[in-house]
Amino acid sequence: MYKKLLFVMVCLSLFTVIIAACSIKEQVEASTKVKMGSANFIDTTVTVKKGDSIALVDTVSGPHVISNGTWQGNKAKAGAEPGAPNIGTINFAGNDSKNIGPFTTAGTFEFYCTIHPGMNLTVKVV
Ligand SMILES: [Cu+2]
Repeated sequence: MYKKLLFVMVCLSLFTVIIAACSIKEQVEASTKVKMGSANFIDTTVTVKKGDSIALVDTVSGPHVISNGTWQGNKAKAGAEPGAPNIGTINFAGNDSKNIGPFTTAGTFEFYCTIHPGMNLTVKVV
């Protein structure tokens, strides 16, 4: 009798711990991933469907600061295209991952790393 009760109690507490752990996690990583190296996007162009988000994954220990815009040569051109999700400024400390999106409008949108000249990402939404 006590064994059964103990088993139920253990199951309930495990369940509680699992639920708590899930709610602590701030966001689920998007299924489309774009990897970043030390000063570059490893995939420079990615195509997603309307409504999708993208996980930017910093695969190195170095930082990135990602925003709407693009590098034209050595000149940074900030700004979001009409229909682009305005991501503000997203800081990566290294070996971390953050989502951008959702992309709700079809089109071509540019993102760049403000601290690494030439580090551009093009997102095509279809
Ligand atoms: Cu960078």
